[in-house]
Amino acid sequence: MTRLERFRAMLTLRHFDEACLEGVPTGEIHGELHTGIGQEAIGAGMMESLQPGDAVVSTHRNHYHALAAGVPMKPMLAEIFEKASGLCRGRGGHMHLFDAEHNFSCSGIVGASLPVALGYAYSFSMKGQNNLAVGVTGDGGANNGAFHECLNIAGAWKLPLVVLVENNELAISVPIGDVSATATIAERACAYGAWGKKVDGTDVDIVAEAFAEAAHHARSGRGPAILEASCHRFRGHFEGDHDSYRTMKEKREMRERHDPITIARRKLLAEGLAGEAELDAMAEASQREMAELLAEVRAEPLPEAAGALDYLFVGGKR
Ligand SMILES: Cc1ncc(C[n+]2csc(CCOP(=O)(O)OP(=O)(O)O)c2C)c(N)n1
Repeated sequence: MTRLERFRAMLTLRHFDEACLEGVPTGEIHGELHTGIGQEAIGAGMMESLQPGDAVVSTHRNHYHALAAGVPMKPMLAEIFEKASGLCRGRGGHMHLFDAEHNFSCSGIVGASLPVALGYAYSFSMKGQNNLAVGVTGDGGANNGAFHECLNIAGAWKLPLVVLVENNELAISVPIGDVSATATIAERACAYGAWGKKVDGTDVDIVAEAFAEAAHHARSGRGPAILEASCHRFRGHFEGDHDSYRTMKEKREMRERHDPITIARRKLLAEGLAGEAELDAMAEASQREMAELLAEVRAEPLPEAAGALDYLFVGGKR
């Protein structure tokens, strides 16, 4: 991807989550909605190193990873808006996006993304496929036992697993510094014979380079990689979280200093790779396209109530 394409990808991710936000106050989206707003550089940075057949298994904060994995945007937005045309026919919603065609899945159970990613990595290895599996976790999830178990076996069996840690420094309200025995998550790599690196996850170019390195390591049969990307969650843990564990000043400064889109924009301008007008036009086009997509999705029907028992494992129609 070119530098401008990375910028455009971040705009798409931001505008996608902003479109989702519209469905909360209107009651179109039920349950908790976790956005990745502020964390766009990570989703956009991983995109270019993923190849067809690779697997991505994400968390409750999954939209950007799903889009990076190639999950088509319209059925994904339709699923989040609980429509019959959604990826899972409107039955799963935002925390249960599954796309077998793109080897994408996610889980609202913290830490549970990693064993599923490990399974993909084991399968790729057994079949001799040159694919990798990305297991995404937050910093909180990195303290779950599954992190250790998965990295241990991936290290022992040299499996093509990339553990991508989005370190936004908070597990809901718990600061990572209070609950981690190590200063970084990445340095735990030495315990598993893994590649490990912590990078600035607010700079899409840095993430793209580091993710390419991690992917190359895992794909070349040398075992797992831990890529820790530091970032900032701009909104509450979920829509509805009062977010009172951070002051208004802290939150304002975070948005002013650490917005990945602003950071990329400044770099593109400083390096003469684009002009103000071009970047503004890109942002406007992206916003317009997302508004059109949202309007289309909103016009789609909800699932029929009579079909509530369809697609169950037991007693329902397959
Ligand atoms: C096993 C388990 N324990 C607790 C929860 C409740 N929970 C949901 S998200 C979350 C915090 C996750 O923090 P982190 O992994 O850092 O991800 P982030 O939300 O910051 O992206 C918790 C404790 C859960 N979903 N699953």
